[in-house]
Amino acid sequence: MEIVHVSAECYPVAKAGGLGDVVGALPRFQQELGNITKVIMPMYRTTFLYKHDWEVVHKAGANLGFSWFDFTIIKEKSDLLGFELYLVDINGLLDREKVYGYDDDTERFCAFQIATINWINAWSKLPDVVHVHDHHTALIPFMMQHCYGFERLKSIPTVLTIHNAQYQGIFGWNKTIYIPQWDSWKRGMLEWNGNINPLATGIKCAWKVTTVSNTYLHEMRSMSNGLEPLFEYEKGKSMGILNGIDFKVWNPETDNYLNNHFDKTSSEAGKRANKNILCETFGLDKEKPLFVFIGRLVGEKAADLLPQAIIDSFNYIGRKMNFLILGSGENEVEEKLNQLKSISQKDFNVYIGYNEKLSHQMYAGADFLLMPSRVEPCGLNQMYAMRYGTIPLVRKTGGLMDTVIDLGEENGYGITFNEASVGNITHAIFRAVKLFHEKQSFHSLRRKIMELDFSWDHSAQQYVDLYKNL
Ligand code: NHF
Repeated sequence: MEIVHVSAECYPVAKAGGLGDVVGALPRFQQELGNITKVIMPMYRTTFLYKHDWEVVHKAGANLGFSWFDFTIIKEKSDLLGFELYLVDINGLLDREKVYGYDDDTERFCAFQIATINWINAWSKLPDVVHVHDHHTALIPFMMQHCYGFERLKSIPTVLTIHNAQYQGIFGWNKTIYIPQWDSWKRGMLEWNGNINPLATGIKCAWKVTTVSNTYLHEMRSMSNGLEPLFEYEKGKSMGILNGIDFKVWNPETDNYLNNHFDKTSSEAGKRANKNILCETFGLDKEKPLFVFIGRLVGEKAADLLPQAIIDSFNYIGRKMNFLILGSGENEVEEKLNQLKSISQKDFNVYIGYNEKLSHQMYAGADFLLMPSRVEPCGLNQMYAMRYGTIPLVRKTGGLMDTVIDLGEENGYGITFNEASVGNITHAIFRAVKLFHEKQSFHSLRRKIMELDFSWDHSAQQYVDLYKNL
């Protein structure tokens, strides 16, 4: 089967979040299952671009509204990612350093989608399925169905995977000319609450819609930033498929970022050695349990609750634990966390920024991972943490609910709580500190979570089965 993924991100080419991780891994696993898998993404100006060899495979032009743009498709020569990687180069629009966050993002991603399907339309043999991800590519199913220029693509099945429904790419009807000549009877497919809403359009037009966990799909019917009735209406063609993690990248036995490798039999000594380095680097106390938070410091992740939860833990539980935070995001949260450094008694530190290497070292050296997210479509960090023997403390939402079972339940292995509140987080920390001192259960729990199978094998097959049904 020939599968085409279209995405704004793909690790290690360009990544802003979990979407990049997924599109960097899933296609490789599908290729390993015997399919021809292609990823098409914008050509940003990232270091990956300059470090690898490329060949030009297609050159053409198209209209974006009344203006004409030229585009070039280049292919990475050696398929080093384990699938065919194609970049769409559009000068003046996609040639930027960052993936998102520009005033003309609507124009950029419309042009990217137009160029992509123009190119696919020129293939002599069409693919078996076109799989798009999030709102940046969600107009493609509409274009394939209802734009006059792409009649030939009408019968190719399309799948939309929603990694995060909070972002929908909404724009006004004044920009409708950006969509190549379309059947005006189909206006309702573009419209949602008076605007053009690419994510809603994708949900309506894709043959199948998937979310990255089952629970997230259910949550979307009551809480999806305005799309609730649409998720309810389209539930018949929607399903949740849990993300996996890439065991080649996330392996404590071989991880290049680690100074001390370990497996489940050597986890006690291995984690201790990694923790020692972390504690020395960040001025923390090696003997106390180490809690880490890794991720964007934004409301979605409930990062705003962390400063008070840390203060309350110190006040009510005592100075019995360390905290180390890695991430960047809202100024106010960053400032509050920075201020907390002044009350540290060798038990708190924060690194503001993005640091892939440090994140690996933190998964390896920490005892517990905090994930109090308000919204978590799947969540990858809790799976990375468990692979590295770090026990997750998570709010019961989205994919966190599908991947972490509370210790109090049968076969449980993590700590869960219901509300994203300071009180709930502090209580979870209290439970974790207690667990840390029950040495035997703590170490056997570590070994247990390291054995859990969150690999891509199962999920990659589920997608392939889904395509086959289409
Ligand atoms: O895992 C990849 C990721 C999810 O929960 C994560 C999120 C964004 O918020 O599917 O996308």
